[in-house]
This record gives sequence, C-alpha cells and structure tokens, in this order.
Amino acid sequence: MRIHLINPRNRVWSPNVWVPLGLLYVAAALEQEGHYVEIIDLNAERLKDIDIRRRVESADVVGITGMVTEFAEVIRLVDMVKNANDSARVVVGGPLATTFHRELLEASKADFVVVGEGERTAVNLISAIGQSGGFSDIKGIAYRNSDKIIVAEAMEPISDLDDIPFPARHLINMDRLTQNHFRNFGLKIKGFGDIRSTNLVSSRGCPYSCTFCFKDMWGTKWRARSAKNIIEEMDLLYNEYGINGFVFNDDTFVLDRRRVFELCSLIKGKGLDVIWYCNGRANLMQEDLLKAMYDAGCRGIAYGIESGNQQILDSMKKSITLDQVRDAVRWTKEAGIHVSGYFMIGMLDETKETIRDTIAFAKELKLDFYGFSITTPLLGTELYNIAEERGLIQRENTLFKEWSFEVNTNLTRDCTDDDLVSFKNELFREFHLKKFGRFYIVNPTLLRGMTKVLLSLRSKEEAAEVFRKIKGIIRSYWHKA
Ligand code: B12
Ligand code: SF4
Repeated sequence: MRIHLINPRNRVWSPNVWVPLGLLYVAAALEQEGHYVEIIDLNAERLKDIDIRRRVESADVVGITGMVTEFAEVIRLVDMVKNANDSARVVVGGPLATTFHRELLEASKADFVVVGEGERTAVNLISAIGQSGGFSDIKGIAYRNSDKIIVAEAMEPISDLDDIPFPARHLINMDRLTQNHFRNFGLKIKGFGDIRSTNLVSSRGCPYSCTFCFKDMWGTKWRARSAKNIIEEMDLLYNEYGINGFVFNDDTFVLDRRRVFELCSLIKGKGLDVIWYCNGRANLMQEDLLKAMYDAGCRGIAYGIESGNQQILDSMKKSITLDQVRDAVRWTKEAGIHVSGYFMIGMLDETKETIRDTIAFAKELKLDFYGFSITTPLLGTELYNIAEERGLIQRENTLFKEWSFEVNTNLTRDCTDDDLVSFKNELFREFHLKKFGRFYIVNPTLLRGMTKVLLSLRSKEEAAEVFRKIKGIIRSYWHKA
C-alpha cells in the first residue's frame, strides 16, 4: 500500500521546528510490514495547497496527525485530500483524534480515526483496508458504519517499547529539521553554541494525576525504553546525522533514577560529545542524580512548577511542595545545569492573591528561563470535567487555535479576563522582556527565523496569526494590571 502521512502546519509564527515523532513511529511500523510510506511535513516544507493535492494523488491511504489546536486545519486537510483523490482512505490519528474522535468523524469525510497509541493499530487497520474490509475486530479505531459512529475497544498498550522500531527519520529532510534548540531565547550558555539538536522520546505515560493534564493519550502506567535502547538511537543520530544535541520530550524522563544513571554512564562510556535537555520533576530530583546528569552532558532541565501557592498546587494534584521546588532548583543550578520553570496562572479557584504568590515565588527562584501560561481546561482532563460541572465552560473546544496566551475559560474566584491578561503581560515583561528584550531586537538568529516565517506565509489567515502574535508581544509592554 502507498501511505502518505501529513503533519499539519502549526504555530505559523514560530521559527522552531520539531521532528514529527508520532508520524515517524507509525511510518516505521508500516515500513516494517512492507508498505511504501511518504511524509508530508507541512511545518518543514510549508507547501501550498496545490502542492499538497499533487502529493496525495497517488496515495492509497492518507494519514493525518494533529493536536487539539489543529481541529479546523485537520478538517480542511481531510476535505482537500478527498477532493484530490477520492479513492484514498483518510485516517486521522494523534492527540486530536484521541480527544475528538466522534467530532472528527461527524465534521469531516475522514474514514477512520485512530485513538491512542498508533503503531499496532495503524498496521492492523492498513492491512484490513488492503483486504477491503473487516473492521469490526480492529481495536483502537473509530469509524462510520452507515449513519452510526462505531468506537472500537481500546488497543492494549505496547508492553515493551524496546520492541518498536526507531522513528523513520530517513523519510524526512533531517537537515531542515535540525536546529539549535538550546539557543532559543538567546540563552548564552557555555557549550550551547555550535549545536545541531533534535527531539526524541524515551518513555510514554505518567503515574501522576495533575488535573490539567491530558492523560487519555498515554495513560497512567509509565512505560520506558531501556537505557541501552536509548543510547542506540542517540548513537545513530550522532554518527549518521551529525546530531550533538538532544531534547528529551518525555513527560517524566527522571521517574526511574536507575535508568537515568545507567543512561548517563552509557553516554560517557560511548564517548558521545553531546549535550541534552529534559523535563525534571521537583519531587524526584536528588543532588547525586543531577551531578551524574551534568557529567553526561545534561545542560538544561525544565520544571513544571505551576504555582507559588501550596493550596493551589494541592488543588491541581501536582504532588510537589514549594520546598521541593526550592531544593530541586538550587541543586540543579549547583550542578551547573540551566533551569527553566513553567508556571500557570488562572487555575481553578485562583485569586489575585494566589497569583501574586506565584509571581513572588518565581522571583525568589531566580531561574534562567521562565514560561507562563493562562490556564486552559483541556477536554479529557479532570480540570475540564470540574469546570464543566460548575458551568464554567463557555466556548466551543474545537475552535481553539492557540492555548495559554489568552483567556479561554475564566476559572478564577476574583479575576476578570482582563486581569488575567494583565498578569500574563506583567509576567512577560518582568521575566522575559527585561532579560531577553535585546534578543527580540538585535538577534541574528531571531531575524533569520522571522524572515523564514514571513517568507513562508501561505495565506491572509496565516499572516493575521503572525501579526496577532507580534501585536501581543508589543502590547505586553504597555498593558498594566
Ligand atoms: C513536544 C510536544 C509539543 C511541541 C512539539 C510537538 C511535536 N510535533 O513534536 C510543541 C511545543 C510545538 C507543542 C505545542 C503544543 N502542545 Co504539545 N506536546 C508535546 C509532547 C510533550 C511530546 C510530543 C511527542 O513527541 N510525543 C511522542 C509521540 C510518539 O506521540 P504522538 O505524537 O502522540 O504519536 C503517537 C499517537 O498519537 C499516534 N499518532 C500520532 N499521529 C498519528 C497519525 C496517524 C495517521 C496514526 C494512525 C496515528 C498517529 O501514534 C503515535 C505513536 O504511538 C506531548 C506529550 C506527550 N508525551 O506526547 C505534548 C502534547 C501533545 N501537547 C499538548 C498540547 C496541549 C500542546 C499545546 C496546545 C500547548 C499550548 N499551550 O499551546 C501546543 C499546541 C501547538 C499548536 N498550535 O498546535 C497535549 C495535546 C493534548 C491534545 N488532546 O491534543 C499533549 C498530549 C500534552 C498533554 N499531556 O497535555 N507540543
Ligand atoms: S503534568 Fe506532567 S507530571 Fe503531571 S500528570 Fe501530566 S505528565 Fe504527569
């Protein structure tokens, strides 16, 4: 079968590029079964619609991935594919499909939706499509049967992640998708200069229960690749693609400290001259672990700190304390590792006072990089369910284009939408513009990136999205709380 997989274009204003790992894992599984697979990565290639149509004309099956923010774009792509090639079966997968499987089938001409983990389900589904039918036994899919939408039983998770082939990176132009992620926002850290970096994922799932987090994708059981399997992939990327920087996009990279220690000693043992970045978790960090990570090239750790108020942290079931955050940040800095912290404002039941606690805590921590978001309840999360019970959800979920920069649903006790935006702007000014302001004006990397973004705009809508983003940054200077 000829299978063409599409990664929709997202965040048109961002010069950052990420390898579409989900599609490449699915592609590798399909290639293993002898299928012909092509990747159409609209983030890297920025194709015009006419070229997309041409690229799907010869496909037997077209697969499309996406996140919740891409609902409208995925529907548009499904229709475009069907118009260009009405004999192709269209399958949508990824976090969007996992969240909105019914809505996608209702709103588009998609033939199938793959819910959850994709490798095995895609192989079974494509094989059934090739044999023209017999879909009722296939787990993990949703589809239309006459006027009814059938949602099959869930597919069991793959028990040993070492068994799945590495992402099919040979199908994409890795040069286009390799950049120095470490230089973002003008971070000038020794050793971050001459880096060609890429993203990878070493585990799936997370045992924690943060109420705002979408867990339907990977569930609560943590499944990890072995350290040996990860080093094999790093070695391949280092030797075949000249990659010397790695961004681990795992939700909980550090959950098993023995695995991290083993990976660190394998990196050193192999003599890989690399640096890497991962997500940490304040309650899981220890000084000896951080030292070993630094010795093996770890130069950045991101923490989801979320709030500076313990009651708010507890109410979101974050399972960390403010003191654990203080310790983790101090130890990480002492180990010589760059610390990023991500915060949320406008959580359920927040008040102006609790937001002020977050601002004060953020100041106290003196981080190297800060990220702030306005809380958005995501369909499929506990937070969304509580907000819905309380009658707080007002807007159509499928219309979300961009999260966390504006108020989608006000969950607070005493803040207006305008208050929240003002807080966000204040935080942006205080923690971002003051520190990185010059980066926005004179940085050649940014200028190059923005030129690339502007040259690649395909429509008035995309231009409007970039303009809205730039306007938002400029307004942040003046908009006071
Ligand atoms: C890295 C990352 C990003 C990166 C890059 C994304 C990328 N393409 O790599 C960036 C920074 C851009 C990003 C942005 C956002 N992200 Co994000 N991100 C992630 C993260 C941490 C890892 C993604 C990854 O590589 N996963 C590993 C691969 C293997 O998994 P996968 O892509 O899901 O693919 C598997 C299946 O989904 C399926 N599959 C996928 N596609 C297809 C297609 C077909 C045809 C088939 C059959 C199967 C299939 O098979 C794959 C293999 O099993 C995930 C969390 C996570 N652990 O997955 C969140 C996650 C995907 N992000 C999320 C969110 C909410 C966002 C934002 C909306 C956040 C925001 N505040 O703005 C934005 C949206 C941006 C936009 N405008 O569209 C949510 C998505 C929720 C949802 N229901 O859609 C997640 C799940 C985090 C969470 N737990 O809440 N993100
Ligand atoms: S926010 Fe992080 S720690 Fe919390 S449930 Fe989600 S992945 Fe796990």
